[in-house]
Amino acid sequence: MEATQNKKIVLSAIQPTGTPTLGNYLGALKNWKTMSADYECFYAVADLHSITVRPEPALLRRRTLEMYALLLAIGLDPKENTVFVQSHVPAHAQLAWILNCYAQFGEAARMTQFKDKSEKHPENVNVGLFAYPMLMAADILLYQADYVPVGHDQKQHLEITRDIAERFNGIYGQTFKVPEPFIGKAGANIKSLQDPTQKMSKSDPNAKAFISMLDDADAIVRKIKSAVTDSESYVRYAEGKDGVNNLMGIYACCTGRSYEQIEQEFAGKGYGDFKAAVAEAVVEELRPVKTEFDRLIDDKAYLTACMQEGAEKASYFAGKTLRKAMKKVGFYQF
Ligand code: ATP
Ligand code: LTN
Repeated sequence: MEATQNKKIVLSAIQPTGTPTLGNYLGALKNWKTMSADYECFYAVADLHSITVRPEPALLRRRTLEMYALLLAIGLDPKENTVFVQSHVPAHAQLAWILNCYAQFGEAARMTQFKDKSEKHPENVNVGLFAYPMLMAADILLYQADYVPVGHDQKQHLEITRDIAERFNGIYGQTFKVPEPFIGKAGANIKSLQDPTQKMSKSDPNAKAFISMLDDADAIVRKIKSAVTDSESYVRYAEGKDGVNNLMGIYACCTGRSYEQIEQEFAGKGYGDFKAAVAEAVVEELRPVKTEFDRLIDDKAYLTACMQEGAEKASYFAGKTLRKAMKKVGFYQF
């Protein structure tokens, strides 16, 4: 298990808060797979983060296993990449505590995700929700990550991570690599099918608003057919056409075509034809993932073995950075 043959390092994570959506897939997970060919990758199921909403324990356990299986189902090879569950590597919680002491109350209070979530759930504005970005910073900094593939909504958390890393390095000398976000252009911000001014979110109470990565073909076709568009009825990318722009973004991600090519392809055709083509492209994109997921989820012994191996590999790398940070801070060492 020696270091990284000069490959750049990538880390990302996803919370086990439900079946990921097409937004999660096109915005984040698809890039995880693409990057796995060229980088040394660490990918985590962020179960520590997900308890800020206090999920039912049995449900959290099941979703953690499902999310892990899904990561393998998108084609991540657990031998080539380090795929692990965050709570299996105690260094994350340990470094998060240290980083809490190098982040200011004011900067954490400015995080839009914190403000949005506390507004939506005023009955449970817990300290974990507030400290969430410092745990995320720990995830990233422990692995000395160069790049962090995420959707647009996580950009601010990457900025605070960079600020904390620079501050710590400034006080104690070079300790953490300062990471860059990797936000793929198309797909970075997939919108709700029912309200295309909002992001597509797996916790949306309206199931028609999102496509889950494990939806079957019928459900996908139905949801795209009922997606909100506009009264103009021709396919072009323009301001004020949020619904069509969103479908074009989805189609572009699934087929690799540019917006101009898509406009040409549907010149003279209506939204009916366009939606049918988008639905077919999404079905084809997700089909192999679903097939592989269905196979893997029944093989618990294999998944557990992969998790154990992932936790060991991750602990090895994370431990090195944690020890370095602890030493710099002045914790007594034997
Ligand atoms: P929730 O709906 O529970 O708030 P979420 O769907 O935003 O969660 P996360 O686990 O927070 O899911 O995000 C996982 C990854 O998916 C992150 O990198 C995030 O940036 C990305 N992502 C989430 N939603 C979208 C979206 N609509 N478009 C593109 N990327 C997204
Ligand atoms: N906060 C992220 C999930 C997440 C993450 C990370 C992403 C937790 N730790 C580290 C990138 C790097 C989210 O909610 N999307």
